[in-house]
Amino acid sequence: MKDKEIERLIKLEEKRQNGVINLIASENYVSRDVLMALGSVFTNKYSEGYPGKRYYGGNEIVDKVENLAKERALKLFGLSKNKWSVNVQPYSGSPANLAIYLALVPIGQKIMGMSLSMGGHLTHGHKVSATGKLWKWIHFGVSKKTELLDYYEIRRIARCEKPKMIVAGFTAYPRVIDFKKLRKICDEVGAIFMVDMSHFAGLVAGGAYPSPFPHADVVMTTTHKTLCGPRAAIIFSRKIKLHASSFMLHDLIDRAVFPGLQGGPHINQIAAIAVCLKEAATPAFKKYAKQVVKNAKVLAKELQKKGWRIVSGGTDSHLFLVDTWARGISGKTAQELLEAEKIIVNKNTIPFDTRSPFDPSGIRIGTAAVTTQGMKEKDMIKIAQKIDKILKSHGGH
Ligand code: DSN
Repeated sequence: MKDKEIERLIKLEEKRQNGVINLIASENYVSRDVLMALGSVFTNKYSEGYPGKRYYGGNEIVDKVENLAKERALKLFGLSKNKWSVNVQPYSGSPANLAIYLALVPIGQKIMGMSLSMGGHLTHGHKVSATGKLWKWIHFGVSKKTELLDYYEIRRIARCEKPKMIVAGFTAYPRVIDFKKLRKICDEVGAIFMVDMSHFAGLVAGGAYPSPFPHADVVMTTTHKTLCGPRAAIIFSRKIKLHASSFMLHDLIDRAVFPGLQGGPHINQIAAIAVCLKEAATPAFKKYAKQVVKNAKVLAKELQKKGWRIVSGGTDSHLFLVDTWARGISGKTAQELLEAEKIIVNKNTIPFDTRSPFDPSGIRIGTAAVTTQGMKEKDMIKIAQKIDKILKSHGGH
């Protein structure tokens, strides 16, 4: 590179990434091919609109890229193009969620979702997010006793509030979601069922986590977590009409993404999405997804054996929460102690946390990135020993 300052920083970051044990549940390492597509000449091109309907000339190759990404997205999740549509233009998960709400729920009306403090996401209606300011959110959480989703309570709230949409999905809920039960609740109250599978999309693709597609109307996913692709998002929607209106869900979503919310799509990003979707369709990726979950289960179990309380008692996915405060170490302190020893995690609230989100009671641990590096169960046992030693030697009793 001619820009030596940035070149130096890229090399330093590469070295940092290679020199740590990365247990951030939402991160991963992409292939050279994904990086090449991201750094390709597609970054030079403007292509507002959709394939065949662009506002600029010179898009004949761009159209092929976007169509290929769409085809691969439907194929990866076994969806027929007669029943499902897909939009690959969202810049990332937050604008994708915003576009879905803008498309399908009139501003000011009710949406139900999991609260951030219980494991949801900022864009599931947190008050500091635009989503929380524009719609009236009814939040649900987990049962205090089991720390699992309480479907009886969700149904009770839904019947009472009659939301226009129910959003399922998490950033810090370790267990499987019963999509069938939530679908039933949506049908009972006339709500659209949307799933934000950003965290577990790669596991669904690899057959290591239940698929939301048989039950949901709309499914959003980012592509950079367990799916192992570029920072971006895609939205799947059923080709059905919105309630009694004559509008099709997918048309409303396409219009909300562009021109409603975004300008020109990032075609280099879409090319990289296409690459990761092809990689995720291989038998090697299936093996990977299963290993991610196996690793998370082993790591959680080993920490549990050493006396650390794991929220809900374990995990069915790529992530879990450790209640470090139960042994006198706050989440922030635990994160810092581990980082000093090159183990990267993030502090996280645990359900019914009594501490502040800036220094909560727990940490979140995920195994997608270390599994991409080839780690297996035996490595998880070693990591658990290391975490235990670091935290105990700094006062964890
Ligand atoms: N920030 C991501 C996570 O860590 O889960 C979600 O957007």
